[in-house]
Amino acid sequence: MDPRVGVGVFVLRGNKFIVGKRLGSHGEGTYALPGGHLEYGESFEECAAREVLEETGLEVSELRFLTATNSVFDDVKKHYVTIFVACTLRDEGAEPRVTEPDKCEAWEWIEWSTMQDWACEGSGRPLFMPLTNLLKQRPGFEPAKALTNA
Ligand code: 8DG
Ligand code: MG
Ligand code: MG
Repeated sequence: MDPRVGVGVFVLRGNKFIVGKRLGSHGEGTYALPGGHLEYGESFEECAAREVLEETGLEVSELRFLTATNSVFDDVKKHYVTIFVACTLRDEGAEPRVTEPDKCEAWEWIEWSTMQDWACEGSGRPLFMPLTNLLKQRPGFEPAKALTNA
């Protein structure tokens, strides 16, 4: 399959962001950001806002491009360039809902240091490959800092 573009979204509240366990698709059982495929004509930010709304019910603002990674899922012959976007909540007190229960088990708020712990072998919280690659391909990256510094 030709490479496709995926958008992964850091929905930030302070130092925390939203992750959930994937269900029913490649990377099942791994932890991923809300996100999905870039559709024809969309900007990265439009795609990020749409996917977050579809998957969590949350409205977001202050969307900003962060970085990109390259991920080849050799086992299923899929190849994604992932665009990572950061954003904040339009309503600070809003909580994510599992609006697509066939695709995500639950949403939770974690910090970047927690995600780094999860990336370690035997953590019991395997990460979706684009996130593993983000940690490998962009050492020193931290989503909350990327938002304030850029
Ligand atoms: P869509 O049809 O709604 O666009 O997709 P989806 O149903 O939301 O599927 P998905 O698997 O969540 O997202 C589509 C692809 O986007 C996924 O198979 C691989 C790619 N993708 C990345 N990085 C990320 C990420 O961090 N999170 C999510 N959810 N998808 C990502 O390349
Ligand atoms: Mg989606
Ligand atoms: Mg998705």
